[in-house]
Amino acid sequence: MCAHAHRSSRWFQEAGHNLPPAHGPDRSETKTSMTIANRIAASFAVLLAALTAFASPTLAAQPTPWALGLQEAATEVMEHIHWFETFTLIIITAIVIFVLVLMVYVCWRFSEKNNKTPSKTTHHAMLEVVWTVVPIIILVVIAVPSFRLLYEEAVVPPADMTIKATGYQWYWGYEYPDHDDIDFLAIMLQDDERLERMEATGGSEEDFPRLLAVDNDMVVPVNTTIRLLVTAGDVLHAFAMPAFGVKMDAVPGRINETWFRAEREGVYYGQCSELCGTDHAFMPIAIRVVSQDQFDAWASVAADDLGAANEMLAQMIRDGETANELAQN
Ligand SMILES: [Cu+2]
Repeated sequence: MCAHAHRSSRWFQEAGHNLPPAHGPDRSETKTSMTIANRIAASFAVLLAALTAFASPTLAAQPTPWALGLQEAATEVMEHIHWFETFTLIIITAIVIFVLVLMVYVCWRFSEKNNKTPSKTTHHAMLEVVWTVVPIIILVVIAVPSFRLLYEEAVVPPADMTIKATGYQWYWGYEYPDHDDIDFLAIMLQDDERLERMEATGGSEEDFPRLLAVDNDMVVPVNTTIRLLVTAGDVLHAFAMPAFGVKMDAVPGRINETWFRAEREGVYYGQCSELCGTDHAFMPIAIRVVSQDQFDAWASVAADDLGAANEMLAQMIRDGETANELAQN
């Protein structure tokens, strides 16, 4: 695991090289008058930039060293989860500050020194109504968007296609019943395999992240509603894709249903989220979101020759990126 820690810190540093200047182009002029507040703000900007520097198009979302908060959303559901997280964070922060201030005030105001003759009051009807009703109102205010979000996650809208994901000790299997029964396994790449692929494709470490990259990505078209059936072949697993707001138990002998509609192309990484044995940490989930044309081309070949389909897809993505770069220049 030492090797991993070392590599992680290298990623972090490499990402740091791409940081935008924290203060914009006129950094040198303002340097002398930089106040402490500016310095603190600058530190936060650098930290924030370091944390978000991984969000390049080829690397849409994945766990990163030192990350805080939730991954960037790639679906509407995840955007709503982000909103709900911020919303509840504001409420809980206000409550914590209120209680803290109240406690400090009470400790000071009603100490023996400041309050020599304590009041004998034991009931105060108005106060008791308020401290019962206000928490009820707060809970209702939280419950309404919470249930709306749960409903949005749980009820699968009319789907454009179906994919079945099966958890095994310790890899995932994917089936595409609507597309000639494409059926393959996705197994985590070992370090030597990652090196081989980097050499073969001219890709970087970012293209094959350690403990996340797999041999065969799940491929889905962008802006397509996908019904995901989740089950397991041996023990309990869980299919989790943070950027999509998806987490579903994979239970042997039972099929669970969830859905997602990815709105941005790229590769997204998740992990098994139910402790399932020795290699629980080594059965990542990689979903490659591509354009409809790219998906159609991949799907037409994948049932017969998955390797060829994946190579063709990788080439199409590289060609697309080159075309984009040319268009920008
Ligand atoms: Cu598992």
